[in-house]
Amino acid sequence: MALSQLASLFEIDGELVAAEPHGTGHINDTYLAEYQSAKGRSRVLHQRINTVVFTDPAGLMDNIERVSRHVEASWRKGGADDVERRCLRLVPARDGGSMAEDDDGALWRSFWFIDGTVTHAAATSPAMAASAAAAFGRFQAQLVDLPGPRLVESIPHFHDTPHRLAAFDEAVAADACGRVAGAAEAIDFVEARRSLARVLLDLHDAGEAPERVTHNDTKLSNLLFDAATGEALCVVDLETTMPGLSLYDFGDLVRSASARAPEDEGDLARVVVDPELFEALARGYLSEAGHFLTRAERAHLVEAGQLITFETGMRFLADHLAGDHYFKVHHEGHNLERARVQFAVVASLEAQRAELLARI
Ligand code: GN1
Ligand code: MG
Repeated sequence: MALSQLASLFEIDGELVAAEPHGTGHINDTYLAEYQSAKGRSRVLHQRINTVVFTDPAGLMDNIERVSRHVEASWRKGGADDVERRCLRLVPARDGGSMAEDDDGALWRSFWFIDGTVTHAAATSPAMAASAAAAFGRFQAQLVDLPGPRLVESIPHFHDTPHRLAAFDEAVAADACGRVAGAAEAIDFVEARRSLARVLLDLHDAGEAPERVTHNDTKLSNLLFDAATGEALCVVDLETTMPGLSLYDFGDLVRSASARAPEDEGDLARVVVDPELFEALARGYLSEAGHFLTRAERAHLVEAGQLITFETGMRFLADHLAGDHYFKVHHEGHNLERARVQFAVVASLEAQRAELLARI
């Protein structure tokens, strides 16, 4: 691995003095590196792009360049303070592009590191949930006027839930690792909810949920919070920002921030949707995105949570059955545990539906 080579590939001054793995992403490898030059120290995030998952890295990086520049410009236009901490800024590659290939043939991209921030695996207060949802709502609002051609679909069919369901069916039928028997309860959970898969697509087909530019991976841990103030400062992980439905993003917020438990919580009894957190998510999101959403979109916030949580659970489960090739796992059975947590969130959303609707 050629971390030491990266300073020669990107516009970075100085010598590499420290580097360590960073973050909790399931797909790419991320490192935080520190450089020392005559001018001082600088910190850079280097990410090795997973080209098995992202098969069009050039299209992907073109999206990220356009989106990150537009978001930065939008902050500047609004006269915000501290703009460098509110948006991801790419470190240019020395050849003028935004990615570089190392001697092993791996593709890398780099961002300036944002100091003084923390991430959260689960929400701990309504204030945190509201700030998070406002940040993702604002991100969508900033991209409403993104100029130029339609963004590339960096992963085709990403939130096409019927497509995910078909892939799930294939994983069950193949039973490649003999894990179907041990996952019977989780598989039955999916079977009982097949009709959920079309809920947002039906809305889209009826013209009530238009395609927009969405982030598509709005889990709580994809936000940097200011360590001093607790404010959600910066949206990160731009690689699935592409055409989508706004409610995909609200749904993933519900998935990741409406229960006070992380995605792989071991004690399912703790995986309960907290109506206070849900209400805070809706309030924060609508405060920034409410003005461009349709009436039908605003009426489907609970369904959005059910759908994306169901879909993500199904994806974890399918990967478990297939042998853990997609999501990084830290122990055997990790993807099955993640799937069970997602399904507990779905069940809790179903059980509290009336209460949650009353809160919007
Ligand atoms: C993956 O890479 P990361 O950790 O940001 C996944 C998301 C899932 C998420 C679940 C490209 O996100 O779709 O919701 O795991 N990203 C991709 O934690 O598949
Ligand atoms: Mg991601």
